[in-house]
Formats: sequence, structure tokens, C-alpha cells
Amino acid sequence: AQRLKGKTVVVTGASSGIGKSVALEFARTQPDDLKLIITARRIDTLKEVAKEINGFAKGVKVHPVKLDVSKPEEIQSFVGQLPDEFKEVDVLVNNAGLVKGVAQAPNIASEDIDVMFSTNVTGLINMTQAILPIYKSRPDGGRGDIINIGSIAGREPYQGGSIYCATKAAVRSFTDALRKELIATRIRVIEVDPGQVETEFSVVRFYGDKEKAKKVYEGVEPLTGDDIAEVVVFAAGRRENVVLADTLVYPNHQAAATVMHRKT
Ligand code: NDP
Ligand code: 8X3
Repeated sequence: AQRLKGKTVVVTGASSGIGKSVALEFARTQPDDLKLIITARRIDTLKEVAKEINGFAKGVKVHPVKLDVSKPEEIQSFVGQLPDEFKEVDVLVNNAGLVKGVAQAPNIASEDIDVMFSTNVTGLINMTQAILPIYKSRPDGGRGDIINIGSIAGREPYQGGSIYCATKAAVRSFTDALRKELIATRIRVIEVDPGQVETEFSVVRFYGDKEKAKKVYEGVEPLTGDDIAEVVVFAAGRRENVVLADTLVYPNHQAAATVMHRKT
């Protein structure tokens, strides 16, 4: 916890699920001295998250920012518009992401393909490129953490998830290459790949159909956003020489993207 003292952390997609949990977990771990920049499209929800954090972590300064990572121009102005006291970012958690539908080729809607790639892939890359110059201005070639939320889906493609899986495989490739590109710096590039986590993920996948979303978790005990948040904050809190490069996290009933034990 002491290692996170005074740090400035950016979390994308902090209005729900894993991202919200990550913001709360950073605040719980370092309640006395931390700066949190929480971003997503739903600014009202972010303001609620900020209020919740301020309720228990008096030393955490929270700055909510409306930011659609699929819009390159919004990312371009994001860093420049940060208040001075939030400008020295130490940790970027690239969490914003989504899945749309379970359609299989050739029936995948082109708008779904576009939104998944522009959010999960281009958005994550653009955020990384926006923050890296801050890191690279520091001694020894640069300092700071980039923590990317991948998925088991990026390691093991499955039917009805071809596009989503392709986006997460792209995250994995980008992350791995970036770690190599930054080898002469002290910048840490970290990937956390969750298995099944119950969040708004499936509600978004089924275009708001909560009944269909609920069925995904029937007979199983998925991870919570907090489970993943603990891993993310643990990674950020390691000694600077320790890089938790690549972590796959399953709930107990899961052993692959499509291997689950379901109680009926
Ligand atoms: P949620 O739907 O609960 O949260 C997704 C978050 O991403 C929301 O805060 C949403 O905020 C934000 N988001 C979506 N699109 C954009 C955008 N264009 N710009 C900015 N923010 C955006 O799902 P999860 O918490 O489950 O998902 C978080 C990450 O975890 C994703 O990358 C997902 O792929 C990954 N993941 C999830 C797993 C799961 O089983 N749930 C498993 C493995 C990985 P808003 O709508 O306000 O913009
Ligand atoms: C979410 C995990 O396998 O349900 O990234 O797509 S999966």
C-alpha cells in the first residue's frame, strides 16, 4: 500500500464492473494519499463512483472525466485537459471494453465489429499512446505502469465470439510487443486476463436483455469485479523491479473459455 502512496491512477471504463471495482480497490488500498482519474461515457455514474470513494477514502482526490475511448479526438484532448495536480500519471488501467452479440460469420453486424475494435483495440492503443509520453519524460528511459485488461477470450477463440476474441488477441499482441519495445525503460507493461466475471458485460452483449444475460451465470459462481481489482492493484503495488507480466484468472468452475462445470 505504501508503494502506491501519492500515485496518480487513470482507470478507463470505471462506471461499471471491473473498472469501477479497480477504482474502489485503489482507494481502499491507499485511502490517505492517492489521485484517481476515473473515465467512461456515463459521467453521471462516474460522479456516483467518486461520491462513494470520497465517502470512505478522505485522502483520495477523484477526478471523473467523460471519455469515449472509441473516439480518437476525445483521447487526444484528454491529457491536455487534466488539471495540473492530476497530470503526473503513474498508472494507466486500460479496462474499457465490450462485447456485442453472439453472431457468427457471415451474419455479424458491421456496427458491432466496428464498436468492438474501436473500443477494445484502437481505444486501448490510443490511450496508451496518449499516456506514454508522460512516462517517457522520467529518468532511466521512463517510469509508470500500463495495465491492460485482456481476457481468456484472447487466448482461446470460441464460436459466437470471433470478433470479441480477435480484439482481445490483438490486445495480447500489442501488450507483448509494447513490453519488448520498452525494454530499456522502467515502464511496466502488465496484462490481466479474467475468465468469467459477472458485470454488465453480458447485458451489453445481449443488447440490454437482462434475462438472457442472467442465463450466462446460471449454475456457476463467476468472479466478481473485486476479484480482478485485487489482482490489478496487487500488480501495481509490487516493487518496481517486479512485473506481473501476464496473469490468467478463473473462477473455480472454469478451466478454459468454454470448459465450465455447471450445476443443474
Ligand atoms: P461492464 O460492461 O460492466 O463495464 C465496461 C466498462 O467499459 C463500463 O464502465 C463502460 O462504461 C466502459 N466502456 C464501454 N465502452 C466504452 C467506451 N467507448 N469508452 C469508454 N468506456 C467504455 O463490463 P466488465 O467490467 O466486465 O468489462 C471490463 C473489461 O473486462 C472489458 O475490457 C472486458 O472485455 C473485460 N473482461 C470481462 C470479462 C467478464 O467476464 N465480464 C472477462 C474478461 C475480460 P460506459 O458505458 O459508461 O462508457
Ligand atoms: C469475457 C470472457 O469468455 O465470456 O472476456 O468472452 S468470455
